[in-house]
Formats: sequence, structure tokens, C-alpha cells
Amino acid sequence: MAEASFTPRVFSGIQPSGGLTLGNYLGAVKRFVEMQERGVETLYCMVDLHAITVWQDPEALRRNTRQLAAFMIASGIDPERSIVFNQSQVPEHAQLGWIFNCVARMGWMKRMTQFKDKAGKNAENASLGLFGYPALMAADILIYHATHVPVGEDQKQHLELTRDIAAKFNHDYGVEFFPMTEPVIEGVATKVMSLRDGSKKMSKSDPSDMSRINMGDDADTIAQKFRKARTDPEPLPETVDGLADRAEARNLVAIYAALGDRTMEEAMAEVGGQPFAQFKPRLADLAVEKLAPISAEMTRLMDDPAQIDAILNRGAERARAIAGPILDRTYDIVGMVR
Ligand code: AQP
Repeated sequence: MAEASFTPRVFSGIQPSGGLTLGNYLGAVKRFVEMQERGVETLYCMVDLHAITVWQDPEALRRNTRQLAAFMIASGIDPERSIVFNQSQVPEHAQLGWIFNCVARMGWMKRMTQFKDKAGKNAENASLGLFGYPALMAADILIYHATHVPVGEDQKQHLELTRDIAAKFNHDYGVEFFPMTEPVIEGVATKVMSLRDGSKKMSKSDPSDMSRINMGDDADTIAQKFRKARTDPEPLPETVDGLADRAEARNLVAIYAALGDRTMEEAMAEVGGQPFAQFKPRLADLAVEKLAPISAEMTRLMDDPAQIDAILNRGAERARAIAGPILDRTYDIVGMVR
């Protein structure tokens, strides 16, 4: 295998831990589709091994994995053009993950803010898997020699760690085997914020359902959530600069821009100066127009779980065809007798 020559390849994953949000759509899946349309090789994964770093009911995990696959496909990911699969069907992820557990340093892992956020005050009681999560994530990416990973801003630190692991492996074994993967954090909605608090990420685990738009919310619910979204009393400013100190207003305009494939400037040219009473219904209408067909298609796909499973099985076969030789070569480099 040629080392140090890496063809462009895109990998990204989402946890099937239930409750898909507009943040997952705009920050991840919509951009996965855009990458697919650029014609590069794309792999998209339901990272079920990551999901079980916190307790998952087994039946719910199975349902959520299929639902996530349905979400990706309904959003425009074509399983013929992209490789769509679930992580646990490709054992090379966990195998490389173990090697990376031996490369990553405790000090690096302790700095991961997502662990601190998710473990909270009860870190002693968190699973070892939750602590080691970023090493497995590095394996998810590097088992394909992926060069680019579209993610939301919250994943930036994990991508830096992926590069640190690749660099340390390459250095320790005197090879140039793993690429320095680039995060692709682009577009207007790399961090969709809570509808109740403009300083917090929109997240499936927020206790308030009003803080997020769920994929699957009906038109009335979407309209109600935007109507009740927290804002200041002023109308929207005329220009993007005027949004600088107005986190909630900025978030709503960013959602509007991302849903309509507009830049922030283009969005402001349309809605700048409007009072929220005028802008919010307009935003809700656009969200319903874009999200309702995805929800309907998800429901249709979920009626045929055998079809989803067939797509995932086929995707796993294709993924293993890439991952297998990379794992073999890694084992050779590390010194495993084969
Ligand atoms: N609010 C967001 N804005 C932009 N991107 C987002 N992503 C998630 N929330 C936002 C992106 O979605 C991808 C997959 O995320 P995930 O479900 O695997 O993990 P997560 O980031 O832990 O999702 P949540 O909803 O925030 O879950 P909890 O509540 O459990 O923490 C990633 O690319 C992520 O950037």
C-alpha cells in the first residue's frame, strides 16, 4: 500500500442515541449531502458503539439506528454513491480503537471538554468508554484514511485529537501511515443554538423540548417552537454586523439562511429590519417546507426495516473492503504476528 499519498475521502458519523435535531440536520447531515454532491468518496456511519458509552435500551438502540439511517437517506444521502453503515458491523473500528487507546495519552483525554460536559459532576461514575470516546472516534476516521470530516463546531477538539493520535502513531513507528485529517466546519449553521438560550448548543439531551426542533416535529409544533423562541424586543437589524451582540436573533437568522441555502448577507437582505412577529412565522414556514418532506420519507422508510438493514449490511461490506487492508497494515507496523 502506498504510504503518505492520500486520496480525498470523507467520513463522518452520528450517534444513534435518539432525538435527532435541527442541529444534527444543519450541522451535519445536510452538509454530508453537499459533500456527496461534490463527487468525492463519502462514508457515513451510525456510530452505535459510541452511543453505548451511556446506557441505551437495546430495543431503542436498534430502532434509533434504523431511524438515523432513514434520516440520512431521506435527507438525500444516496446509499449507492455514499457508503452508509453502522459502526458495530465493521469490527475494524474497535480493533484500531484499541491500538489508539495505547497511543493516546491520559492527559490528552482529560482535556476533552465533551467528556467534562457529559460526565458532569459525576465523572467517577462515567463509563470508561465515555472517557475513551475520542480515541475510538479517531479510529472511525483513520481506519479509512479519511482526509476530511464534516462536523459541527462542537467536534473541533476531537478532530484535533485525531490529528495528535495520527501524528504520534506515525512518529512512534517511523511511518507516514495515517493522514492529518482536516475537519470541514463550514457554512452558516456550524453551531445551531438552543431556542431558549442563545449561549447553549441545540441538543437532544436538553431537558426542555422547546429548546430544539426535532426531526419529526409536525408543522404546528415547529411554528409554536419558533413563536416561543427567546429573542430580544428589538426588530432584526438591517445588516449582519448588527447581529453581533444578539445571540438569539443571530441564531434564528442563521437557521433561516442555512435552511434556504443562503449566506447570512443574503438572508439579511431579505429579512433585515423585520420585527420578530413577522420574521418568526416566515422562518417557521421555511422550516416546515424543508423538513416535512424529510419526515414523511423517514416514516415511509421506517415502515420497511428490512430494506434499511439491507442498505446497512451492504454498506458494511463496502466499508470493510477499505478498512480491512488498513487494519492489516497497522498490525504489521505495530508488530503483531500475522
Ligand atoms: N446544535 C448543533 N449545531 C451544529 N451541529 C450539531 N451537531 C449536533 N448538534 C449540533 C453535529 O451533529 C453531528 C452528530 O452529533 P451526535 O448526535 O453524534 O452527537 P452530539 O454532538 O453529542 O449530539 P447532541 O444532540 O448534542 O447530543 P447530546 O445532547 O447527547 O450532547 C456532529 O457532527 C455534531 O457536530
